[in-house]
Amino acid sequence: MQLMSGNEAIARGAWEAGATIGVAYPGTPSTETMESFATYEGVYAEWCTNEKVAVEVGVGASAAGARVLSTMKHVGVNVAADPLFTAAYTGVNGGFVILAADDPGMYSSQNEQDSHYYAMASHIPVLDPADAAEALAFTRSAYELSERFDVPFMIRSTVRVSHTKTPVEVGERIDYTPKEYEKDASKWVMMPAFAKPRRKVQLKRIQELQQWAEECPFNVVHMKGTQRGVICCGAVYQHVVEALPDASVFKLGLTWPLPKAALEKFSAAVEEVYVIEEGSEYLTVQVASLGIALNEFPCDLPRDGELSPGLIKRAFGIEVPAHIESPDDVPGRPPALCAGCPHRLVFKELSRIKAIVTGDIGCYTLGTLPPLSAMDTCLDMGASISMSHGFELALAGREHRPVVAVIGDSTFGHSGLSSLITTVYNHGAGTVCILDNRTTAMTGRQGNPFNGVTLQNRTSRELDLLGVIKALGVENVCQIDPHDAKAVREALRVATKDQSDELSVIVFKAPCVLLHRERKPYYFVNADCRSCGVCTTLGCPALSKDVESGLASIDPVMCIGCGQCAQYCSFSAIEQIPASSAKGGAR
Ligand SMILES: Cc1ncc(C[n+]2csc(CCOP(=O)(O)OP(=O)(O)O)c2C)c(N)n1
Repeated sequence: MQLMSGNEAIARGAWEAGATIGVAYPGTPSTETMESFATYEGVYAEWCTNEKVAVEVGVGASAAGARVLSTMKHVGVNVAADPLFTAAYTGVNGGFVILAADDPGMYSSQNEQDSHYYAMASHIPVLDPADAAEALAFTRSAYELSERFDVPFMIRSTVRVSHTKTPVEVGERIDYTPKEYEKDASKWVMMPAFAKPRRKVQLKRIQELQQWAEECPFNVVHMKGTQRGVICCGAVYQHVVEALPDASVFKLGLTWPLPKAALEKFSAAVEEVYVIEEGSEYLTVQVASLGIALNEFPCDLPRDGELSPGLIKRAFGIEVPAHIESPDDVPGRPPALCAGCPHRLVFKELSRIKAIVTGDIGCYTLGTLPPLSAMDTCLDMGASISMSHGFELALAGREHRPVVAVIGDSTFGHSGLSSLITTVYNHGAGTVCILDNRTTAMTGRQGNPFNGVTLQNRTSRELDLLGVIKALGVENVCQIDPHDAKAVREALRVATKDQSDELSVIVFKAPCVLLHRERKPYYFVNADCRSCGVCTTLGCPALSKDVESGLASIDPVMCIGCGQCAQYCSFSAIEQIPASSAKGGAR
């Protein structure tokens, strides 16, 4: 017995099932799954540039006979949707399992999506584990099922299952012999002549899956009485059992397709039937569409965010003892760019020139928050460059503030590159800032094509970012040290001076502070401080000002000695402590 998170258990299940290939792009809450899979003996695992590429590599490896795991967060499924829908036509050779990790409550996402809809729309069966033990068992079985039904299987988890550790019974790795690849255009070449008959294969498969759903061992009924019956899945099951101990529960492990007859039987056995689900209406609508009459909740059940036992109790008008509710007066702790973050000064300067900043997704999205307040938009990965092109198109011929796109290195590789090609190809203008902090910081410092670090530390090559941009035909390209305030200011001034007819790209290159965790002697505020407050407009968590006097101060424990703030003090009031007097070496 071991304690594992859902993510670790999915990796283990794949390994036990004999999977040898892992392909992914990081994204919370899925990331640790591939990181964990990569540590097992006898597997090859890699980060791909994006989720679409990952699924395509996965389909290739499956066609060639290997068992494959691909993992992504819910919005990653949007990116992967193109190959996903057609992979549900081609089917598989070696079993193919795709993890879609949803984030109800948006702890680390730009939206709340329910991946069930993708499973339903693409006709890919989906399994919903409720804890780590099920995550392992479902994933392990999914490989056999994928081969039996000739279709990829989806494992859908939510943040609560992905990140919660629960006891798991681990097993041995099976001795899986990869299948032979056989050329078969009618299965693998999805052009109309072959896709049409393949669609019929898919429809027949759906019927077979529907029949199998009725006997699927992952759907479990716990009868407690005949009054109240609840249909649910995944982490919500745990909340339901805690909130409604007397309810009978139909716990769905297979959430597409649904077991119609079994659900009808359950509904007939109880007086009232409810579907309880998180941040979605997928299950409610699907169960209702089977002709099952659902009861209204006596009180409201939230349709957004994560559920909790307390919220479920409330929906049934059950009093919730105060001790199980989180107090409302817990102070908020908004995230901030780290002390010493190389992104900070770029935002400080963009904010100073009042640029229209089309942003992207990464640590640097925090440049939106006060006091930097520099970012105007954030939509999806890669959108910064395409949106700035849109701004430029719409603002052409009108007086306007400079338009600047800001994107990270990993996000540029993910999808920014194709956006930049569109802008160059169409003679777009504006300025693109690529914040190359040598890593994919936001999701835990994974490798990417521009730092050349691979998931299993295999030999790789670091793509030449400046070379790639120049090769696209952008002539106005430069590289700047983002810790140098004057250089950042000047580069932005030049780039945004006359944006009407030329596209410029600035690469701000300096490693993320969390990469090497190098601390230099800290800075402190001396007696020359005039309370002007400029240094605190940088939003460094190590810097604060006294509410009454307005005097600035630096927390020596948080300060890592980057010296960004000292460059903004006109009174030389920010000084670095001499290395000799810093306690404990550099401190
Ligand atoms: C389609 C999609 N896939 C994955 C993610 C998760 N994610 C958010 S930001 C990010 C990468 C950030 O790296 P980078 O652009 O280098 O910026 P940094 O965080 O290093 O500043 C990832 C993988 C996402 N939001 N959307």
